[in-house]
Amino acid sequence: MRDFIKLFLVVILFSLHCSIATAQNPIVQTSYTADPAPMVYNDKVYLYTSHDEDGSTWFTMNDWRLYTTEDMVNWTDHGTVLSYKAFDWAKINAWAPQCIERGGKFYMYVPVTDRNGKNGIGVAVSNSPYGPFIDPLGKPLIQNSNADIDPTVFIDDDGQAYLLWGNPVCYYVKLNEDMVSYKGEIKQFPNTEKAFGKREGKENPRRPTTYEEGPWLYKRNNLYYLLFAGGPISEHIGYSTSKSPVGPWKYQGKLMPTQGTSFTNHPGIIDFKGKTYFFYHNGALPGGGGFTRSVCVEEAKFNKNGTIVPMNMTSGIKESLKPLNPYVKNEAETIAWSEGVKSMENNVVGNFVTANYNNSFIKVKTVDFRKEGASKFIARVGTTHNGNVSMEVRLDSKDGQLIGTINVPMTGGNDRWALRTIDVKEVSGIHDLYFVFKGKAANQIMFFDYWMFQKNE
Ligand code: FUB
Repeated sequence: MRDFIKLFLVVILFSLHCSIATAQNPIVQTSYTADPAPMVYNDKVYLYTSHDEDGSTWFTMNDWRLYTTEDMVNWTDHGTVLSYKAFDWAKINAWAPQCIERGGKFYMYVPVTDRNGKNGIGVAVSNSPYGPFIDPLGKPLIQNSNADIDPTVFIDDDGQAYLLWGNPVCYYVKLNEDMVSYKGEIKQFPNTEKAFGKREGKENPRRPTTYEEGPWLYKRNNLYYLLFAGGPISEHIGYSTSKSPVGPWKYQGKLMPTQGTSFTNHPGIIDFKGKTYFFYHNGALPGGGGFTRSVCVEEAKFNKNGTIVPMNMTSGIKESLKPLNPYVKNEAETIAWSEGVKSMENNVVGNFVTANYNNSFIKVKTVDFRKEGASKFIARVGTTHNGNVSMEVRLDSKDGQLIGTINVPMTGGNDRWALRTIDVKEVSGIHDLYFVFKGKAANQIMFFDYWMFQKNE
């Protein structure tokens, strides 16, 4: 019996190790992120998120961040692209955003609370998906009621744009072509059981249906989908469908049950390279919970009648859509998985990462060394510690083949950097690449900005 228990424990520990080693969710490990708003533009996914400050015990949220990917497994951190401070009239609460492109300009719709404590939805505009975003109005685009949170924006095939938002009911309005003004009246979707399903649990006259917040409007094969965070709390994700972007809606049930350790959830869905991806958040990172959330993604599948196959939170997308090129400059903050690493930014190098303890690491997935083979490795690094700080370059696992080690010189701060080139054991084929950080200091053992390999001569 004791042997059986031992074997059982070994199997459990091994599968836990394997699932941690292969985890891709949450897709950002270097900050707490929530309220995913993915956008596809020119063969790239731009994922805008809200941002829970470290150690939050309430919705302490000041800015919106951007992550991009071309392969759905390696995500590049672009840091903060907009703060509530860009809106002169706003005071706090940088909550769930969404960004959309029209005519080469990018429009970011965000909920914030103004200086009088009233909620409102602002819009900020940029010539680039990376920002800077500017408030062209100097006032909220929408200030209709205190339900004004969680905007979702959608442009239909005929060019008409719609803005939807709201908690505990869902409002909508048609946007003008300029995307920063609207036409007609603000309307509310009838909050009926037919549209949004019967709420379980205690009766709540303010919230008669499962609709809670976080709407996301999406179209596929001429069917419109309204995804939303459903109640009662802890939230699940539900959805409804219609032949029109403004209803009437038919409730289709739960898409994702209440799971994870966050009492909110928030949907976002996109089509990318022939597949459909569903984004949400949970509290799965170390230190995570209802106010320290993390964005995740799953591939979504559809039934023949257009309904979406319900899904669970999983350890994420396993296969890269496109191998990564190691012979160009790659940002250190392009990451498939990391542990003990935080993202930072400054005016000297932009975004970079800080390794916070001995053996913390970054994994970059599906790196393609096939064509030429690599023999040299270059990285921009720095540390405030004198001696015994290094970065190991390994293949396929944190303890995999060591191909080279960079000894990190004391540069004195993250505003001072050193470029280091080392010889590495020859590499060919496709590998996951691991950067393992070594140092005795209690925190911030080193900084890392970018890397690349050089081909064999
Ligand atoms: O992130 C703050 C709020 O929590 C969002 O606006 C809601 O959708 C919920 O996720």
